[in-house]
Amino acid sequence: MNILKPELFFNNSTGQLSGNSIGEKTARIADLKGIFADEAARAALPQDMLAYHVQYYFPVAEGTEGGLFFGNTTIYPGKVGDEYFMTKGHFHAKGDRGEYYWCIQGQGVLLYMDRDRKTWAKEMTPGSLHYMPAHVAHRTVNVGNAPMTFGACWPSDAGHDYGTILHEGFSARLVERNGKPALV
Ligand code: PAN
Ligand code: ZN
Repeated sequence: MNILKPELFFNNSTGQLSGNSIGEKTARIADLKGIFADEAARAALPQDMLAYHVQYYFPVAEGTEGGLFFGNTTIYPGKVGDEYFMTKGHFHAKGDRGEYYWCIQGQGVLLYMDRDRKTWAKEMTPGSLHYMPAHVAHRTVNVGNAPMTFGACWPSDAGHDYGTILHEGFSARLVERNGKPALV
């Protein structure tokens, strides 16, 4: 019997995935209309500027019950007005599905918001591990001067509800005040 070679690699220092069937997704400034408070500042930035990049591995079809998806996200450093670059953020479409994030490089903040719009924030720093409970929206923010990368693992039937956050937002934002991140 042969011991097979792994077909998939995860680089522990950069978080990058390699191998066949890795998917890629990018979010440019043009894709983030309605996400930041200062729409005029967003519209004034180069629209092809990369805000974040996702690599993912989907071993089963999206929506399959019982599987797990794996990915990484790199948020580039930058601001729209005084608001740091961040992900769109979402609830899971199947709201009772949780998720793990872990920080690989850079300095970030994880924003959580429950269904009552109560928002709280956790520092993300290399090695920090974060559990997203069910029914809690999550968004990540790069508050440093270098790319911030984190890993993620979530159920294959979780799905993403972006509409709620796009229309209602989080009840707090991360902005730079006197050179430091502040939750307002
Ligand atoms: C992550 C996110 C990823 C990008 O894989 O999808 O960080 O953020 P947005 O999806 O909010 O643009 C995850 O939470 N999956 O469930
Ligand atoms: Zn998620």
